[in-house]
Amino acid sequence: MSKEKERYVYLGIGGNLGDRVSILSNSLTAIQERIGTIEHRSSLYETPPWGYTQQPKFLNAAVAAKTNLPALEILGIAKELEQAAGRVSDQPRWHERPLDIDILIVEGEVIDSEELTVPHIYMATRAFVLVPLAEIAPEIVHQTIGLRIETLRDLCPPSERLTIKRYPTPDW
Ligand code: A4P
Ligand code: MG
Repeated sequence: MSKEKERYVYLGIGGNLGDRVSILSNSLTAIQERIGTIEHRSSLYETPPWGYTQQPKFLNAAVAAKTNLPALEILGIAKELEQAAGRVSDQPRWHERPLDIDILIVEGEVIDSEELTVPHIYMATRAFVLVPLAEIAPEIVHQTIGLRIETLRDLCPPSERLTIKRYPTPDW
């Protein structure tokens, strides 16, 4: 297995099918085992579906893991974990799924290839990504836009930001 220097990868996790809390909480164990040490994790948030709106509400969170895996390997593992959680791979884009893992930011890397775009192509305009990510990493800078995560969050329309609700649960 190839290795990179150890650095932070910021992942967005979410899901809107099945037992959302335990699926997300199990994904943390798998991320820790397969990708790297989770050093920060946000609260859980309940969020209205973005993109395709005729589907149940999501739970979303953000995590920061220390890893020396190349970004493409992280993507491969993320897809395996999504499938293991029961995600059907031929679902249309933006539809419901038990687990979605997106690579939001990789410290020190900008990637624009067919399989992978990092920073994640839609993250800068999605309140369901920015609110949890700003909780754990407000000061990191989006490498291609050049603004901090907390600034991007504050630029989201309040009408959207206010739909992102903390979801308190003892199991998280
Ligand atoms: N891909 C490219 N860059 C990345 C990256 N940075 N991270 C490619 C992850 N994947 C990346 O993704 C499609 C392809 O994008 C992957 O094969 C990978 O090579 P997918 O996960 O298979 O399909 P998808 O998730 O349906 O499409 P997409 O465009 O990734 O959708 P998103 O952005 O993941 O959106 N609403 C709420 N409230 N909360 C959510 O979490 N999630 C989605 C899915 C829609 N609406 C949502 C939420
Ligand atoms: Mg995705």
